[in-house]
Amino acid sequence: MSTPNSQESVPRTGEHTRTGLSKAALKQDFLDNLFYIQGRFREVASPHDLYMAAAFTTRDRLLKHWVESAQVFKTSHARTVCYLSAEYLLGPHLATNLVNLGIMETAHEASKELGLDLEAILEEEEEPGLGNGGLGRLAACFMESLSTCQIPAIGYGIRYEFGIFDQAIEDGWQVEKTDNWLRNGNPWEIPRPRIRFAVGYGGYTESYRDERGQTRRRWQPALVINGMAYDTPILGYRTANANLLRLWKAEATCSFDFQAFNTGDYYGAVHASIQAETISKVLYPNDEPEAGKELRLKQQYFFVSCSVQDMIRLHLNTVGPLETFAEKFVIQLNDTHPALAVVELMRLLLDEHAMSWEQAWDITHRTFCYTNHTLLPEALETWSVSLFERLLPRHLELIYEINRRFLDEVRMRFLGDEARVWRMSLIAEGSERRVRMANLAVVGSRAVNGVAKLHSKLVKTMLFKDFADLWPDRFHNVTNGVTPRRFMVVANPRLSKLITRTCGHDHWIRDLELLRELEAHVDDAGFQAEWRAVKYAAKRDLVEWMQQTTDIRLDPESLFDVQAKRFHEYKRQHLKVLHVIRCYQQIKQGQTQDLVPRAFIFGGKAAPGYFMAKLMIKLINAVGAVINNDPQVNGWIRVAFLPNFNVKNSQRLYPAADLSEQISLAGKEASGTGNMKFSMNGALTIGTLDGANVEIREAVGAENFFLFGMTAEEALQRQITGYRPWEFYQNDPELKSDIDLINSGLFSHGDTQLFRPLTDNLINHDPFMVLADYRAYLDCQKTVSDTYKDRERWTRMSIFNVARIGRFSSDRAIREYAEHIWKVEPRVIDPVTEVDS
Ligand code: 4GP
Repeated sequence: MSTPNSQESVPRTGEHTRTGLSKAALKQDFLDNLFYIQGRFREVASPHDLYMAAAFTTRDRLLKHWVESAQVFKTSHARTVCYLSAEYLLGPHLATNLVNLGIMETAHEASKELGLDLEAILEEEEEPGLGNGGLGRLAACFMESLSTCQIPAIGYGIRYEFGIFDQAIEDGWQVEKTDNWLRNGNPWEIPRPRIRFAVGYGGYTESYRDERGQTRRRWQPALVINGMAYDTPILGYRTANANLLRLWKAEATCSFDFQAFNTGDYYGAVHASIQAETISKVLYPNDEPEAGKELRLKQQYFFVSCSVQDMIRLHLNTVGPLETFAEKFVIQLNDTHPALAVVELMRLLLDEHAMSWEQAWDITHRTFCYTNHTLLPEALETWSVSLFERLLPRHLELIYEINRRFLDEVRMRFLGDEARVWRMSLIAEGSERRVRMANLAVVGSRAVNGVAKLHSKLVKTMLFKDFADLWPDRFHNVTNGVTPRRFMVVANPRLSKLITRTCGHDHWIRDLELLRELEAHVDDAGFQAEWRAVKYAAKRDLVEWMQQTTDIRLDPESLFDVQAKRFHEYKRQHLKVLHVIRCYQQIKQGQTQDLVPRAFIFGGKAAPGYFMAKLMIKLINAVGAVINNDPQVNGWIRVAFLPNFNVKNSQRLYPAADLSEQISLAGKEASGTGNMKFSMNGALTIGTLDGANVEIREAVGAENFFLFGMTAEEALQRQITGYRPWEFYQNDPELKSDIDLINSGLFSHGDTQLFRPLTDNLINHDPFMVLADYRAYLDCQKTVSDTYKDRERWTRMSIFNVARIGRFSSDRAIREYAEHIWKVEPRVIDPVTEVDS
């Protein structure tokens, strides 16, 4: 049987095929899909039917590129990046796919002619929330940029049945609701029942003699489950390259036990299936202790095992012997969650493919790279040795052997330095011995990187200093980036159109540095007025949406001061609240000379088990309830909490923000990516010298950035010399009065205890030095207000922010990874398609 070539197997683009890009083809295909897939006609279709038909119509067009890309990658043996991530916070697919296909305008027109509203259809999409926050969203941006930069890639992860919880606010508290995102079907994925791998757990290991009489080790697991692939195409912006996101769903090897059924054990008959399916059931919220989370370790092993087995299958099918595995694949570990892949590849090469240790290690070590995303010690994963022994006994043996060889190298290099050996070991000794996943990831990888310059420096000089002493060349920096397709073109069409009109082209969308051309217009009063009008329109949209969803009325004339991100003490949402309370007190005392009217807008989820973070949410809502109901201050300030901050809602927020709050304690935020998204949409940043803020400030110019607070070095020094937050509390009357006001019960119906855990912690411990930065922050906010009063100056600063933000495109980040870390080349599938003007 001959294999069809790409000309035969991929439908040609044309007016009457399912892949045509004209308005007529879109309309026809939409109606066909509504009829043949949804089984509906126009008059009786629900909004969801319309969305599904639109999604399938778009997917048909993606598939053409996707199948073509797969064929080219396969036949050309292209070097491929495998991105391993436990999280992908993808956001809605439809709008970005329409933009990337170049048919957003055409789709609008086609909808109109069919009597439909494309905006309403886009609203129908439920986003796959398969991630917690920054790390998961970065993975999603990177997948899109990999395709845009035409780099062959596969993203591997878990198809969680329940993603990140939906957040509701009840009586000011966060309430978690299950995210049943698959309830109405997922038109973007293609199930691959033939791509299934067995994954073992538990059991024992044993020695045996192979057919050549050699002694070998093998694993006899007690439980075996299957992982089945679900594929989602990820198209690049106006390229024909579409990469693959392959997510694994856990299943029982046999879903129904007839033996049990026949003996009358109805429940037992499906027990195995339930047990197996639990593994891909739910995404774990981060910021919670790992202890006892056996299921999470099972999840991690589940997805890396399926993924590595899949790579080996692909390699054997397309390239040949596994000796060249590291030439074909580079595996990027997105944090330590997939670090077990190092051990799994070793196991497969040694136990299943009979390689020698030296050869297997050489291949493994040349294949892996690892990105660190956090310095917070509590976020560095470790697993108890006893859990490992029980779940993954063969892997533990291999970890011991990797460690033995590695520590010999350390001993040889640093004679007599046993303290160093102890620190670097893959096993932490103590009352309970634990496997250090970060050390495993560093030892198993040929490249390790942080996600912003400052972070990478701290990774090298503090977190992994011992490793950097041993292997200085292993450490790199790649500053994060975000995709301008989603966060500018889709989120902020008005701004995008203004930029395109002003520059006279839309090439900036794929080459974000071209935004520099806006600088030529910065003093043009007409352009400035248009710039302000765009911002104002976005603010009005947000006001309307907030009123519908929260009943809070905001004034679009006021300064929109936004802090939206996960809730964590290091991000210091409580510092922002102290500022809100200060403004409130000033207005009550009639001291309004330093103020401008502001809307304080917060958004973000707290991990369900993170008490302090949840209390911060309650405090914001409690302060908001008092302020918003006090007519004496309402001409000046309002407070709004935007519930359920997810990708979809974030797209409403970024375009409307005037001020972006990036106020973490310096040295704690690895990079941040929200900081980039706000700035890309013309918000000015108030921030510390933390994470990528440092580089954003360098790029947009110090004069266009509101800087305050201690540096990472100063914060560290203060910690070393003894930080006494109560002195700040005692010595700064305003700070004292703000904290005391919280404790007075004003915001808690007289309950003077409710917020004590938060305020006591600030006064007595304050691990993230809120009180030390309070005064500098307030002074800086005064500068913000003064600047905002000068609308022209503010507008110029806003334009400079956008014009100079180009380097924070994820395309740039991906090119740096490709060139410096992965050593992969773009593989162009087809000439760029130009459709929309
Ligand atoms: C986040 C970091 O906190 C954030 O600074 C960074 O921008 C982002 O990763 C992407 O690199 N970390 C996480 C996490 O989301 O779960 O550790």
